[in-house]
Amino acid sequence: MGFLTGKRAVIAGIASDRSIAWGIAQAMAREGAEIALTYQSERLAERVREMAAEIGASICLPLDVSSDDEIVRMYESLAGHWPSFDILVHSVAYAPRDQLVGRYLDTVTREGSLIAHDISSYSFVAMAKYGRSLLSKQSALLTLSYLGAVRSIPNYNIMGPAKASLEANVRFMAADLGAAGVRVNGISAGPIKTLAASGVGDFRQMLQHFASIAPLRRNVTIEDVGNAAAFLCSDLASGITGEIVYVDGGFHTVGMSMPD
Ligand code: 0WE
Repeated sequence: MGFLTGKRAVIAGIASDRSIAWGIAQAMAREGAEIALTYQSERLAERVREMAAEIGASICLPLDVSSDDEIVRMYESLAGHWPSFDILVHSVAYAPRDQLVGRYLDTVTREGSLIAHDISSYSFVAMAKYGRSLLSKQSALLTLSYLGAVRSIPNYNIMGPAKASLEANVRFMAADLGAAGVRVNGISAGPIKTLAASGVGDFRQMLQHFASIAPLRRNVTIEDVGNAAAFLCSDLASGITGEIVYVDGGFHTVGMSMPD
């Protein structure tokens, strides 16, 4: 029997079969969870519905996290299927493309900063805010972060401060919801070639550099992240909240490395 048997999970952030959210959905389904998937736009509806079928997920709902209305409507629809749920996964980030190339002060704008923080950080808070009345007594919220939250990374630019804000939100939400039995954590994943990463200049070079430095000497996969996510959202992690867990092959622990 899987360690998520009896749990109901809502997962936001699938855009393709390379999405981290898809790795998480597969791992959670494998461990016995019932899954509901959300999709950002009609453009993605059919693809996400097919992927849902593949893991036996019967619920597929539209959700653009930039709209409070859409978040509220998503939970209203969800409540028609499930009286409560146990797991919320937020695997969503966005900054306008022009924010992610070039020197930080040359490219950052007020509008770009607002959008990056709204979609990549506040939307996690909004999903918790409007979903909390449906959360069960032993539930878990999870979001995805990146090392740029705590270290400067070339070209990551305003996404760094947005991820820093997201990680602070993990701690504030954990403090607020802990008494209700709700745990809130983040996974800081190493770089993975997803749709969101395609078009990021020199991404292949970044992956090679990462694998040469990380103690595990390889890149991480959506399976690596999915398994850690399933654990963190299960009762096996009942004592863990407000935490950022690095699923990065140890990359962030290295202070100096020598060529092999
Ligand atoms: O958080 C991310 C990427 C998030 C992201 C990606 C895009 C591409 C398409 C946010 N907004 C957009 N907007 C778009 O128009 N990662 C951790 C992956 C990533 O992105 C980078 C990285 C890494 C790693 C950008 C620059 C440098 C490194």
